[in-house]
Amino acid sequence: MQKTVCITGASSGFGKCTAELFLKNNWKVIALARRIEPLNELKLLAGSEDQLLVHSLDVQNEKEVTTFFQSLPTSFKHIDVLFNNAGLSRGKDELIHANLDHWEEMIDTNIKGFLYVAKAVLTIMKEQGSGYIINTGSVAGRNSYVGGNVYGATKAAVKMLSESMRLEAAAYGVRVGEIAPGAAETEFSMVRFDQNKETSDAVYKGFMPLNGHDIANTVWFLSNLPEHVCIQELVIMPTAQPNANVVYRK
Ligand code: NDP
Ligand code: 8X3
Repeated sequence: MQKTVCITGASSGFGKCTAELFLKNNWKVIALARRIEPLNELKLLAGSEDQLLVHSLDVQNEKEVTTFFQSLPTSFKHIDVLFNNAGLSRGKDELIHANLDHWEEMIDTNIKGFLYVAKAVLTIMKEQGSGYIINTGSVAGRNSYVGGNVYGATKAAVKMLSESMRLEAAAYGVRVGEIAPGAAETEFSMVRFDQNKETSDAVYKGFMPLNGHDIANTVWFLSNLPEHVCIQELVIMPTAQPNANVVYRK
């Protein structure tokens, strides 16, 4: 039977590459993000209307999230894999200089929004008695770095919530795993540094960072494991970045 993946943050970076890969491999895809235009571009890869459901969704809005998952069309009601990936970093200032709006946005998206989606989909997967939730954490949730403060804390929360969700979900036959990537060149740094291209480009200068395809391939691998296998955690780093604080640049 054709399987279904639900992807949050499908308008760019990891989520977009993952949506493209799964569509090319004939999975059904539920693609979610706030920006609808990039989601609509995915339609070019869908073989039929029944293969792709796109919807503009702000994960920070609990009501929107809950209503969306409660009213899925019949052909998308069964979800085999959730890639719970929408998230962002805002700023990289030391704590005493931080913009409090940035803190609110990261916490509301990376923790609260992440949880709203997880709760809604875990409810569906419990009914099914199967499914795999793949959460996007980060190396920043494992190694702290100067200016990483609140972003790192939100990703440490993803790590801990993934563990506790897994303890509960295993009782329903549902798997929960977390991927924790290092530096990857997506829109991430442009968002973090308020669309400053020079600062954003400098992050990836002189070494080969990860890219969206590296992560999409990992999600593909996880999604195709037999049901009795649950990979709980994967830390995925560029070879030149052995931890969050060390990058060997040429
Ligand atoms: P991108 O900025 O390219 O993608 C982020 C995605 O999240 C976009 O599709 C964006 O869509 C979506 N998003 C952000 N806020 C919301 C919201 N409120 N509601 C719905 N969707 C939202 O970055 P990445 O692909 O790199 O990031 C994906 C995840 O990976 C994030 O959780 C990030 O923290 C994490 N990560 C990134 C790393 C990196 O170095 N790039 C490394 C480790 C982890 P839209 O704006 O259209 O809503
Ligand atoms: C993104 C990786 O190291 O820029 O989560 O925080 S890092």
